[in-house]
Amino acid sequence: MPETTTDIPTKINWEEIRAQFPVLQQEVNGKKLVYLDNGASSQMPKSVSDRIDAYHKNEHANVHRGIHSLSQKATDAFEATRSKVRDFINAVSLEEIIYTTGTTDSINLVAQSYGRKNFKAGDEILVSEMEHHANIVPWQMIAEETGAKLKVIPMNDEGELIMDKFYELFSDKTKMVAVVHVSNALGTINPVEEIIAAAHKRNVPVLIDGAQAVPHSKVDVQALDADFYAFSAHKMCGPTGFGILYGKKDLLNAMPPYRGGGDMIDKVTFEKTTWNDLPHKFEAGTPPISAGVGLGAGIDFLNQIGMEAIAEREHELLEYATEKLNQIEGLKIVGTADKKASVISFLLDGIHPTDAGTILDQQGIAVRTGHHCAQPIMQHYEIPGTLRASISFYNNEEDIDRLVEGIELVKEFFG
Ligand code: C6P
Repeated sequence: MPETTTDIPTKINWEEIRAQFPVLQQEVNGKKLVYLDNGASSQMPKSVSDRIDAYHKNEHANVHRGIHSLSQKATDAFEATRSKVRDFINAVSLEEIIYTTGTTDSINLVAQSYGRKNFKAGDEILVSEMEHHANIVPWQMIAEETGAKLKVIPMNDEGELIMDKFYELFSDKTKMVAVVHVSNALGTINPVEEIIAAAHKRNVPVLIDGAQAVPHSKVDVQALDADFYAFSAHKMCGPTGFGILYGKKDLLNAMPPYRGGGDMIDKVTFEKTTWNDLPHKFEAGTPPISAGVGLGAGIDFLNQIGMEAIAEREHELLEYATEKLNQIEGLKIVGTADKKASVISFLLDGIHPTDAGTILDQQGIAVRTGHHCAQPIMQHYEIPGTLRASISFYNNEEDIDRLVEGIELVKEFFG
């Protein structure tokens, strides 16, 4: 199997790291690209796209099926990622690492499998007001089917969960807590350790949506004691179409399969089918193999820099950007929690976010505009949406300065 090669020096030179992202070298609308939409999807370093390319050129076959050597090679490459993920999030065993197509798929798996088996009429599922739709709708769907109800932990205007309300909402009916680790629309880092500990005192399992946490900080599922933890490859320098559900082995073992088909079975007869062992019980059909291999290379890349260094650098850029944006007249940051990851949502006085985003795009500046798939957050602030700059470790101060200049131009444009 070809090794993943990256070129990261021992002492971190962030500009050299940035240079490893070919996509960032291009011009958009005649201007050097400033990519500040990392919350939607991060960019891919050359080592990751090279690894995916090498897989297609040298190792591709279906996995877990063939006796032939190429199939074994593909299986080895694909399964190597499982060990990397286990180590990356400090899970106990490979059986706890379920391959999915992303965070959304991971949460649907738990809602449909755990929820259908365990929820009944009158039961309650606690979610928060700052969830991404991926951590609301799957629970609503299973609630509708089983007669369970959603209860919502409110947030304050800074975008922080009101923990007193969280404790008040708990009752004997609470059967699941599902909370986002880092809000994609506000950047808030939630006190998930406290939430998990409180739920466990009441024997309630907790699912954490880690889509915006795993790419930006060291996540240790054992230290957190999370029961389920979901995240996506495409936000952590990997490809789209691949993700992870971490689950505690005992819980996963007790859950029925979510999808049926090849690979997830032990024995099939027309009378009865028995299931494969973990983790394959939850992985029906041919998976996105090259994407899985790509996630492995993404993890290698992140590990070579180090998650602590990444978190530190992104915090530095967040502080720089917050200070600069706060100096712009008529700009208001939405989401001012004490503990924040490198996401800045903001509004410009009298200018619709979509109009502002269009003018920024004309200057080669990519930000996201709208509700960021978190409509209840926008309902809280009674706004249609925001502009969102989501910063990664490969951004730099010059990107932030370009954003500031861009915003000044937007203001000029709209008078
Ligand atoms: N947020 C954003 O621009 P998928 O699409 O399954 O990879 O991830 C869904 C998801 C779940 N939870 C959180 C906190 C997320 O941020 C996302 C994806 C993107 O913010 C696209 S909407």
